[in-house]
Amino acid sequence: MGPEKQLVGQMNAHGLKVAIVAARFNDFIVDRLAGGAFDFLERHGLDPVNITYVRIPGAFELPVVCQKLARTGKYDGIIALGAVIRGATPHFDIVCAEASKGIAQVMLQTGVPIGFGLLTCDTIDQAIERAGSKAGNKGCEAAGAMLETVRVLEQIP
Ligand code: INI
Repeated sequence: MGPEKQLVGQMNAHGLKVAIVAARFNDFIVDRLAGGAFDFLERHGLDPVNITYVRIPGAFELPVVCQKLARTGKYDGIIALGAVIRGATPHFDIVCAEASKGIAQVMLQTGVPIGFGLLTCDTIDQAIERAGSKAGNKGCEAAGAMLETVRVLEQIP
């Protein structure tokens, strides 16, 4: 026996307005994540004129920019992209923690789904693997998660 009712997010982006926010830090990686996100949205029916692309300095700035975009009420969903790569100091841990916590807070406070496309890697190789090679493209995955969440939320009264 199956569930009485099942809510499934249809993977069709037609008619949505989406913002992609991408950090410039480690741009050789983040540009690939953005490429994956654009490609996903377009393959799922979104006209590129309905995508707003925002570049920001680094992952630490993702929450405040996502917050402002979400509060405009103009976007059905947002995709946050960045790549934090561990260095010799604890800076990595601070940037990762604040960016991820901040993005989650914005999503809960505004109700606007945010695809979490922030790589947090120990090495550059790990980042390359997740930006369109061995381990897929996390920008593309973040776009998919955002789209599915938008479509599921639409069905919850
Ligand atoms: N920002 C990143 O997006 N990735 C990093 O790896 C990174 N590291 O390692 O320092 C990083 N730092 C910058 C930070 O996000 C802010 O832009 C900066 O501190 C200015 O506020």
